[in-house]
Amino acid sequence: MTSLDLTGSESTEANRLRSRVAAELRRSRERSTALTDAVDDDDLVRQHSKLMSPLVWDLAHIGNQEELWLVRDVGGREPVRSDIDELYDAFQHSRASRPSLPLLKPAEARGYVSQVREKVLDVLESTELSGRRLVENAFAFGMIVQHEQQHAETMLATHQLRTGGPVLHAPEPPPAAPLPAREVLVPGGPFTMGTSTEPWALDNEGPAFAVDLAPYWIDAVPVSNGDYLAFIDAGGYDDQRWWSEAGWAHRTAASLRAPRFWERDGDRWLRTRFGVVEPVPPDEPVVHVCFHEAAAYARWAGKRLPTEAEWEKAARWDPASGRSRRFPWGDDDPGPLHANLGQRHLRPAPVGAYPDGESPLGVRQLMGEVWEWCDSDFLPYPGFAAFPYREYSEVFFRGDYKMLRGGSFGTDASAVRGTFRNWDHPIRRQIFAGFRCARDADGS
Ligand code: AVJ
Ligand code: FE
Repeated sequence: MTSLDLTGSESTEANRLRSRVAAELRRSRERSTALTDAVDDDDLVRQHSKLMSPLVWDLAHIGNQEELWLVRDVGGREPVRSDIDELYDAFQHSRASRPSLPLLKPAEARGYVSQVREKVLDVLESTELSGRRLVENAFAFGMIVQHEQQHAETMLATHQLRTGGPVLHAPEPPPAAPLPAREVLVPGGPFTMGTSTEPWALDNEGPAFAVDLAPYWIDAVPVSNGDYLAFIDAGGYDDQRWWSEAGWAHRTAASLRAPRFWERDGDRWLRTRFGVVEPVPPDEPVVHVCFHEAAAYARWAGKRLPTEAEWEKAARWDPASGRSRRFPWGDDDPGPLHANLGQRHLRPAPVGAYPDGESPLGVRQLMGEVWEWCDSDFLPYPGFAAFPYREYSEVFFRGDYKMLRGGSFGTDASAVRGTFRNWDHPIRRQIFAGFRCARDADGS
């Protein structure tokens, strides 16, 4: 072996990484394009909800983040458009105020993101993917892929909020498979939470550390619409006993009486899903409930929400080896038999689906389907260090945020892991969030 061969094999590996990055960039852009091409220009610039940006803002913001990190920082190139940074800085303007900004028009936004992407593909070819931490393992590229996919999920939530007929289409998810048990016992003891090795993990996912938990039971599947209906029918929304103080105050102020997008029709419930009005399917995980509704249901059921650590141990801990896996099924990236991810379907699959995706202990549908509310605040792990920018995670610590884990049917596989941490205000319902319950193993 000469040193020339060694150089050759190193560059082969770098080129393999470059191809993977290029494919992921392409996949994320195909999704953003599909989500924005599905509606007309008027729809793109309109605000469908005060909670959301106009779709055209998300599109240009995706391009602007890509320009800031990959064209200017990693590539060291001249700006494509330095005059619009401020418009697309999420911290400068609230979502509610974005429609009144002098935003790029739909055609300009499309042209802008294409122009940025062209430069980025050139930067990718000419950048050595080692040396600087930002480019080690193509991290900055992975971060930008995830950023685009996160905004694609946000755009999907905007689609769910818009009125009018269906414009998105996807095949039905797979059916349920037999489920051996509704609850699973997780033995007490330590497990490794978080990661110090996952190359594209975002800053708040690390460093890895040991957490010692008491034994607990956790539901093998998310709470279904049918389960949740029993809570509604039992008067759960009108019984203050099940609600926290903040939860009851919000339930009263917001007049909550069912998940968002549900409406009563005589003696049944209908829901609107991406422009389709249909009877609520009882066997599907409940979605569009806030943290307070999830916590109230759990208390009514004689249970509680899992903590974030309990969720992650159920999802990652392998009792045979004692180590924590990347995903419930193992270390392989998510495939179509593992989990309902990536907007492959426009709804969660029935509870009990995806038996190939279950954890070693038999907990199912932890990844995909619905984000799962956990009873934990968004806080840094011990030894947290912001990277590469404070505004991804650090500025949100100690705010009024609750944790969400596992991803939804609208989350791309590249943007979620067993360690991935998502957060939102406990009153939010427009996100694709549901929950599962847990309880102490000592019976309390
Ligand atoms: C991690 C989903 C809470 O959408 O607010 C997007 C991700 N950060 N652009 C969000 C994000 C910057 C973030 N969440
Ligand atoms: Fe963003």
